[in-house]
Amino acid sequence: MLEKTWRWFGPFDPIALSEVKQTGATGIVTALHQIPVGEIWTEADIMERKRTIEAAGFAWTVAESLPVSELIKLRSEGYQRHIENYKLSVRNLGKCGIDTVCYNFMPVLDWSRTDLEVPMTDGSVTTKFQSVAFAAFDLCILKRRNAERDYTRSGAESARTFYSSLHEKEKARLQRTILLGLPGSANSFSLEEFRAAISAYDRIDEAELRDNLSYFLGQIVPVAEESGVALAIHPDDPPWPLLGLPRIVSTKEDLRRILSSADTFFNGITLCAGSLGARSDNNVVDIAKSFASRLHFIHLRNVKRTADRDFFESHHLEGDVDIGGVMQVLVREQRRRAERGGLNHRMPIRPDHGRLMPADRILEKERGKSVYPGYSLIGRMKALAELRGIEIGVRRAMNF
Ligand code: DNO
Repeated sequence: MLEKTWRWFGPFDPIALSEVKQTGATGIVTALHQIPVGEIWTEADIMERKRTIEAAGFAWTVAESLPVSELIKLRSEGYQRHIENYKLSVRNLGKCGIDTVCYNFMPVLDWSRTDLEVPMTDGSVTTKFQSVAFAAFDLCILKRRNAERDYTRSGAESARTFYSSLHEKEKARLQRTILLGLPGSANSFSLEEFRAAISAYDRIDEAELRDNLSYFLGQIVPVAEESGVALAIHPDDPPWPLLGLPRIVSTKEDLRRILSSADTFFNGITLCAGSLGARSDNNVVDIAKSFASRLHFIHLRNVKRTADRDFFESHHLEGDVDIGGVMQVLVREQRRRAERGGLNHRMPIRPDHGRLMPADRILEKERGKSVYPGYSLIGRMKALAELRGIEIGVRRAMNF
């Protein structure tokens, strides 16, 4: 079976490991969030977290994320030190038996949404991305220099009309939503800081960012290989440029290019079905099939596209991505790896995001702590149960 994992944010996560126990997950995915981006994850720190996880009856199977600093993405002053630190962190993870590292190469922002609290008719709450709202933020709140260039005239006009239709409270909420550091990202920004972080990329286009990624891989992959640690790049979410910032991990072609820049098992992918699936020209099943031998970690979630570049997160088996089809590819690949021997074939999957259910609200109230958007207990438990069921069904149907 594919390894079932659960993202846990560490001792401050409002959800306890003892609760994760009932979800069917056996592996924990986490990061040392307390260590500033760019600094070293020491063996002692890794071991301490590992012991906590093991004491609760789990294995720590994936580091998500070992974040790549902005200095590295920009290759600006000080990046060499961060690269050396990254190497050490990878070595230390390897020594502690953690063999999979998830990371991303999205400038400034990690995953982005325009609304984190979309009420659905069944009483659950989901997230969505609406291009016109994002453009309204860019043009009317952030007022980014030269932002106009990134929109068509009618696109900019719609964004302004949309903005003026919002109440003050809604405007403030949109701003908070976009500036909020979602889990995975390092920061929550003020508008000023955000402008500065973006303008650091003024001279960096797609080609240059690609160069910086391949430099990074050239440095890190050999170390990963020596340490027995598989690197798994996470695709852009959403998979298109935002705020004039280049995004280079958005399509099948992008992934092919990244894999061929260092052609080894240890340079691989986190297949995030929901991120890739937000684009109608990404066929997630085909992408999974094409790169199956380099998939080291799998985020299973789904999206419903409502217009070009607009989507909301649907229930896991109800969106535009054929999760059953992806599952068939994963099951087949796991069998291939097992037969071949030698390679890691745990193939960790996790339910990436779940709805916020009314019962999750009760839990939040009781604990006086909010769960991170997308990282509810009940919502993700439902998702994982569905994914486990579909895997068993697929295996039966394939006689595996
Ligand atoms: C969102 C996550 C991402 C992911 C990073 C990986 O929920 O999937 O934040 O952890 O992009 O570096």
